[in-house]
Amino acid sequence: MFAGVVSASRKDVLYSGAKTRIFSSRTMLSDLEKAMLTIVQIFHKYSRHKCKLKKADLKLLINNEMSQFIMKIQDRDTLDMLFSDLDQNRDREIDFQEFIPLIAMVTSACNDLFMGVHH
Ligand SMILES: [Ca+2]
Repeated sequence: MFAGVVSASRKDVLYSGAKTRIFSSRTMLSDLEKAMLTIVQIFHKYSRHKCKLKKADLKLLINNEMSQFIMKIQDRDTLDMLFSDLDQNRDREIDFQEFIPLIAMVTSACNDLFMGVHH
């Protein structure tokens, strides 16, 4: 199951009962599963029904939900640069697949700090 997990279609990676578990029994989820679900929920809170973040949505999400880890976005240039970095298909919106590298990058930076403290 795990061989080729990176190239498998996203749906195939999930356990067959995952949908039920995600929506009905959050208390049974592990801390990591809760964290992953929280990422999905936060993305959808800011992208709303369109499931894609516009530039203003991305700024709000970062400034409201990540301000303890990364600097708040104050200026237009920083937002433009970050947005253009994430918007891989250049449709001027950030879908979930384009959003995840931001989470990965910040989480990876947290890991670097953690390693500095604990090793
Ligand atoms: Ca895009």
